[in-house]
Amino acid sequence: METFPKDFLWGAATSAYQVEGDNVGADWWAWEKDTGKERSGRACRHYELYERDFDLAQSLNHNAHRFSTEWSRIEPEEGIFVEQELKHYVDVIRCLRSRHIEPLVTLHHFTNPLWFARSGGWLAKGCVERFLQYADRVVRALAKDVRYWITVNEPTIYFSHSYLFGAWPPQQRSFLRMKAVEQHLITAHIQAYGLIHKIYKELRLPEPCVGIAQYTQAYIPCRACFRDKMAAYLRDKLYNFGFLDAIARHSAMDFIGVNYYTRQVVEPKNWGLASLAMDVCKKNHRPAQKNSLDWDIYPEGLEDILLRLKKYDRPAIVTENGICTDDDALRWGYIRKHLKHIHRAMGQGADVRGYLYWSLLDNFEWDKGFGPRFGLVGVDYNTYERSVRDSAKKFAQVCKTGVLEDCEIK
Ligand code: IFM
Repeated sequence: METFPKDFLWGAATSAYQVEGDNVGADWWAWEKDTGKERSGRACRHYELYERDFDLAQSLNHNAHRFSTEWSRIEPEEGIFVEQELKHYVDVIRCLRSRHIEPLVTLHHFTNPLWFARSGGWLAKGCVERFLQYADRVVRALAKDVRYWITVNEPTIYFSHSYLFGAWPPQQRSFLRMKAVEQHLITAHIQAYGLIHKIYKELRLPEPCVGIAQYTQAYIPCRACFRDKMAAYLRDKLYNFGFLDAIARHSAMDFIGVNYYTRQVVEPKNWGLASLAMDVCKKNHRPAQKNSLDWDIYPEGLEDILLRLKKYDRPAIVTENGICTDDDALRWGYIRKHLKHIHRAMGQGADVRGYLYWSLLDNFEWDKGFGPRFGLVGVDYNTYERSVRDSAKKFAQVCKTGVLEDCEIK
């Protein structure tokens, strides 16, 4: 049996574009239309139904909830801010607070306003200033009721998928461009960090906690040869720790948001940069249970990551961890195994303050559409009815008691 601290944050996460619906001013909206991909459409209609969704979160004993504000709603044209949209997020936060749920607010979760993308997006001169103007408005509007801010969600996923792999808008494939975007996001985070602290001082509010949500993975060399080990080492440095190292050098993080899902079995075909950075073993040499997108389930990797984050001397919050599956028993197994490993890491000195499952609801999984089911709560996309899964009820017990009953992890 594992017991977690009394003030541990327990809950789930979402992002605006994936659940709200009708985010017509976002670059993703235009991209879905242009590419003929599955459309996000009304998504989960969470923009309208958030009160009912938060009733569910409350009934599941969540005391924390992570969500993002949608930049394209708040600033649909450069410099034009829509008060009504800011008010919407004020209401969302009030709704959470009235249910005793701590909000964690993300400012950038993959989507950009179309005008921003058209002006060159995160490659353009002036992109950081544009982001800061938006951040300034949002933070001033919401500060009173928010303690936790995440400036950017998974910067490494964003810049690699959008600028290196060519999988997401604007579908570029250039190492140099990717590095330029990375640099802009680092600067955007560092400056937003300073800005948020400055606003809280001006408004005489207690110090906020500002961080990023970092995508992390276990990189396992497939064979014991030098090339596989070298590639795994490089990926770990580049994808897991590069961004964090850069912002830590500027002391620009009060906590580390950790998003963790899976491992990658690393097997480069040759010494080329692309191969070292991307090739994985497809032969299933190291069998593992899988989610419905075929990602390996590897909970021990989270323990290892949390222990290695100790070097930053900052508390960590697991800001995402979850599984897409149609097998809800597998979901519960996934959650409890990861919780067990988090607890183990804490026993070895990792300062972990919370666990937010991805996601509260089934939602729009980007270029994979609505197929993958990550939710604690299922969504019927015809009727928008919600159905609470058994795994959600089991997780609710842990959220209530802070105790994980005995569980075998091997
Ligand atoms: O759905 C995404 C989320 O937007 C960011 N982190 C990973 C999740 C699952 O792929």
